Amino acid sequence: MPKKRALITGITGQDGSYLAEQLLAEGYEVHGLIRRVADENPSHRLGRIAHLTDRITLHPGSVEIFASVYRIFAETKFDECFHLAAQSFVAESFEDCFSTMDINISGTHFVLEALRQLQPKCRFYFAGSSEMFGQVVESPQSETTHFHPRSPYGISKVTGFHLTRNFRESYGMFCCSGILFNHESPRRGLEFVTRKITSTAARIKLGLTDKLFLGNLDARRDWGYAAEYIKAMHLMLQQDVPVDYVIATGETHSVREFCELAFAELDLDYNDHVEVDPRFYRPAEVELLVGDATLAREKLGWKPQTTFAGLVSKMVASDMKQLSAQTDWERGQAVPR
Ligand code: NDP
Ligand code: GDR
Repeated sequence: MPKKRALITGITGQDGSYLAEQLLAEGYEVHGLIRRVADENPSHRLGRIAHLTDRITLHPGSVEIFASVYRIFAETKFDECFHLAAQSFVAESFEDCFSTMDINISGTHFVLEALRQLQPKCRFYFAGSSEMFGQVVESPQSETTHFHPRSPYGISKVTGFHLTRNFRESYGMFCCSGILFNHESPRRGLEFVTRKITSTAARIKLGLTDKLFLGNLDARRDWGYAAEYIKAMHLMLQQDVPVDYVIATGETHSVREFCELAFAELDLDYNDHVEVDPRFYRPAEVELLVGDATLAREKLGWKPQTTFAGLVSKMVASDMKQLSAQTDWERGQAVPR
């Protein structure tokens, strides 16, 4: 059997990096779309995929430019396309709504349209989000729950979801969306609340700072482990028919609980260090999310393995290790010779 060839947009992100590893392990030829930016220092730009660069093919491109996306599909034929590229930070979507819409909506539309024109047999995955449920009308949320997005990001993902469905229904293409609830890991961006907590708790433990400023501590999320969630994306494209699936743990915890556990891992009390700063409140908040992944369990055989406490522990340990190595190195540099 010839190797399957897959394109991952957003390959430099948290999920893209885990997915690239997974597809390589499955014997795929892996390609990624990466955008050009001013800082081309590979250790910054490609940090999450640095260990893979000699085994993958990277295509420079920008998802907001149709010609750029079209060129990639005109040059190389793919069996599967995982469209993960997005402006993915909800808070930023309030600050820069138009860029978020451009990247997340037009970006998705352009990938779908280029595929329709050039490679209609290529299977397509869209990175949908629990943020589409927003102000939830029922709990837990499943594939049949009504959407009520509460941010420009959420609106952009609802539009991407409907575009994906419409290409499936109108043109018979194998297009599906995963509706993934929050998933985290040591590779999570530092701006997201989980990594902000674990990295700052580690800095506090090492005496590098004393306070952690957060917004709404009572928001509740269904947090899973990213390295497990990307397996569900792959499974969705291996089915006989394209179907949209919720991927979640089914448990919900507050930001406060996350703080409590993370600080306790380091023998610290979060009450001594966490302060609420209104700057981190959002104009409209999503208060509660908890997913029902029954369909994924039954049809894909997918279920989460890592517990909430296990996830927190993994992230704290990784940040402690990383920061300790860095500070040891800095101390070494400071030794007078
Ligand atoms: P990240 O923010 O870690 O990664 C986003 C990726 O998109 C990066 O590779 C980034 O590249 C790329 N990107 C952003 N803008 C552009 C652009 N204009 N052109 C090309 N590439 C671009 O996100 P995650 O890995 O966490 O998430 C992956 C996808 O899943 C996203 O679509 C996100 O919205 C969605 N999602 C994530 C969830 C989560 O909990 N993690 C839950 C539900 C959905 P660069 O390195 O250049 O910035
Ligand atoms: P979210 O993740 O918005 O759910 O989107 P994030 O970690 O940013 O926020 C989770 C909750 O924590 C509250 N919060 C704070 N958040 C941040 N970032 N910083 C803070 O200081 C802070 N204080 C409290 C937020 O208000 C929120 O309620 C993530 C992204 O990965 C999306 O791309 C993805 O689609 C969804 O998860 C599912």
